[in-house]
Amino acid sequence: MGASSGRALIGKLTSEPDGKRRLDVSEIHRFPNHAIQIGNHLHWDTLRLLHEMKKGIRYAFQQGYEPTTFGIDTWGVDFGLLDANGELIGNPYHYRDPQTEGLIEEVGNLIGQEVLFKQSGLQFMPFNTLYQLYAMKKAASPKLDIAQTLLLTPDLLAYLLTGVKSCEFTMATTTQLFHPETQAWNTELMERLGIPSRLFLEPVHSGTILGPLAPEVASELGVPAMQAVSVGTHDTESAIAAVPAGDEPFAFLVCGTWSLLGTEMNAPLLTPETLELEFSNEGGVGGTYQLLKNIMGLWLLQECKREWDEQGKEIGFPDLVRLAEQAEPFRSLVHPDDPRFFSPGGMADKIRAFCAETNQPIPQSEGEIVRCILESLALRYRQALEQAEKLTNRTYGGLHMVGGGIQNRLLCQFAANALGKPVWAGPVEASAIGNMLMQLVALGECKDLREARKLVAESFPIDVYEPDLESDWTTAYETFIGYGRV
Ligand code: ADP
Ligand code: LRH
Repeated sequence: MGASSGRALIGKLTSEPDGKRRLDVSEIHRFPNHAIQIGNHLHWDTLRLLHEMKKGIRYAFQQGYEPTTFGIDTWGVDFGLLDANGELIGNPYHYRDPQTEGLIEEVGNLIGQEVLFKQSGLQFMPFNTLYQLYAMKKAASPKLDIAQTLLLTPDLLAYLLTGVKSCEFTMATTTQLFHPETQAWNTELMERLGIPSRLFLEPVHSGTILGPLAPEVASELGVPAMQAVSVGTHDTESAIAAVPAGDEPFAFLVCGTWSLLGTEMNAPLLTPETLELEFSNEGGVGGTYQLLKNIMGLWLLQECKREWDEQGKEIGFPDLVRLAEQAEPFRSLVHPDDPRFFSPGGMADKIRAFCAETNQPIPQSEGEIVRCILESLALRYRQALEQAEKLTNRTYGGLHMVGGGIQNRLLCQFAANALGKPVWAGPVEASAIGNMLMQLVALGECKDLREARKLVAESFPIDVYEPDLESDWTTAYETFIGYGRV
């Protein structure tokens, strides 16, 4: 389940005559995912997502597949609350809900930024679960008073299908309430912020079998009671699991609505430099920690497209990329992580305003706007990769890119050009594949993450983008870093 679309995919493990194994993946169902505005709040359409998930399961069996297990992964940080009867209270908030505005500063002043970082390992993002719960507390939300259990989105969806309440580790680490050193919920911090600690379940590790579909769900769908597996339920972590890297340290970019750029570690890096350069330590599958930076990503493009669609222009992503290709290079740049770009709406004008304020030519046409977004993202990738290299004291020979965004070949080429290093792109549906890998681990079909990654490398081709060293990305980079933010 991604922020822009949900999809149901089926995986089949096959053995070749030479004994080599392959994972075959087919798409069963795909549906758009939209934020819904109610009053001043932004929500997920959780019941619609459940409905579409049920369709996905039914279609799989109707098409003749007989899956034995399933797993759900979604974006991080968001949650639903259950009452004492186990019913969902209200509509879960969308992480772009404005209720958390100003709370990074407020909570930082209360607790201290260094303490908060040391006790969570996370970059301060306005949407972190901590700020959402603190906002509800400040608003004296009655929902918080009657809530008995908090379920993070993938755990919530799994609960609605199985009846089993759980909390999976990778999602727990996106809350800012999970302590990376004690590896336990930070109840002291919860108490200081008035967040009820009774809501939180003991995390389980990815690759745990949860239980079968609830009898009423299996009977509603007319399918056997297949088992749910608690996979790497945070989509970013599932995607990183599917990076076809070998044993050497590697750098990755999970490229979807967000761009998550970083490197795999075996422990969190809780240094002052990590805090200063605004990197996160997120719990990964198989005992890994991922040192990464959240970059605003293709959200900028998605929002422009949504606006143009609403104006009746209906230009698809491939055509938008073509228009960008024809537009003048390095005409104007934005800093993708400028906070103004976080909230939905008016994206093209926000981009124009940034360019006006920085005395650059103002992009007018769709092609100019998209070119500005893609070049700016590529330059941001270079900045983030250099920072990751500084933090880990390593250099990376290139960048593995995975996720829906790699269908944008221009962006992959721009990334290679900006980095002056090759980009290895693939697979596209990395979150779904990584999700399946942890099901294979749970079933004993793959021994560990290393073996699972080998399966990805043997099953899915990658596209290699060599940098075009003729083009002048270095001058553009110097201009770009003048636009601020680490
Ligand atoms: P999420 O999981 O966050 O919903 P995805 O990984 O599915 O996101 O990536 C969605 C992004 O992929 C879109 O914002 C779009 O920019 C890009 N994309 C999708 N299809 C194409 C395409 N055919 N050509 C170019 N880019 C595409
Ligand atoms: C990407 C992602 C990212 C989070 C954001 C909320 O889909 O999970 O890792 O920070 O969504």
